[in-house]
Amino acid sequence: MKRRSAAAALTEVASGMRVGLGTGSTARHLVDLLGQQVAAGFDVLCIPTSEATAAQARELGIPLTTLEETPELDLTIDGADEIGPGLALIKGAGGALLREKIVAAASARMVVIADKSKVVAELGRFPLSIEVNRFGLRATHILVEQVARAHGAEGAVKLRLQASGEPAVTDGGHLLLDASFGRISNPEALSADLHKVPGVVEHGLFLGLCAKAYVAGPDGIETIEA
Ligand code: A5P
Repeated sequence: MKRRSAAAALTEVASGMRVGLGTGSTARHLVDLLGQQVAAGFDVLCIPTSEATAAQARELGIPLTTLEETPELDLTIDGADEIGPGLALIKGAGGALLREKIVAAASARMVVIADKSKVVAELGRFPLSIEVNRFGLRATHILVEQVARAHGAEGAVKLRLQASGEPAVTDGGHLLLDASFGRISNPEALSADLHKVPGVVEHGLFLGLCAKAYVAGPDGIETIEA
């Protein structure tokens, strides 16, 4: 289903476009399918949202650029952890939320690809990833917990660890806190309050960024427009 949603969204990519490539298992299918098109002569210039996606794209021969060279993109296609009302998204399980948000914001249009399990009536069942500076981690953790509690978080705010027990580190060299809300009743207010914490670099709420979702289910592809 992930591959089918990726294939459907790929129809949005026209020859000569500058395209942001997302991160995660669904975006991996997209990059793979785009790689096949490039091998057949398709003209596209891409910006990856993570080192993992960059490595995959390079291997497939997809031409890559940077936001320094190409600061404005036509389209970004990415996965999501949750797709809520109005195409508000939770992203970041893959730890790439900062680059994903920078690339999406630099794009004229962001499109999301997912299987049907990602569509929810209300955001928050999936933990919200919050990228934080290493400096002052404990102090930032406490402030983020206070914000989470004020927004009705049902669960804990946990530092993300690797299998080795060491903290997970993002491509930007930051750390990640994962906050279990259960439900997020006011995503805009939560976003604003998280941004008031100085140690918070970015969070995984993507609000007002996504224009369309290609959602694959057992009966085919459904599109949702903002
Ligand atoms: C990466 O940081 C994330 O935002 C992913 O885009 C998101 O977690 C979706 O990943 P999957 O396609 O693997 O579910």
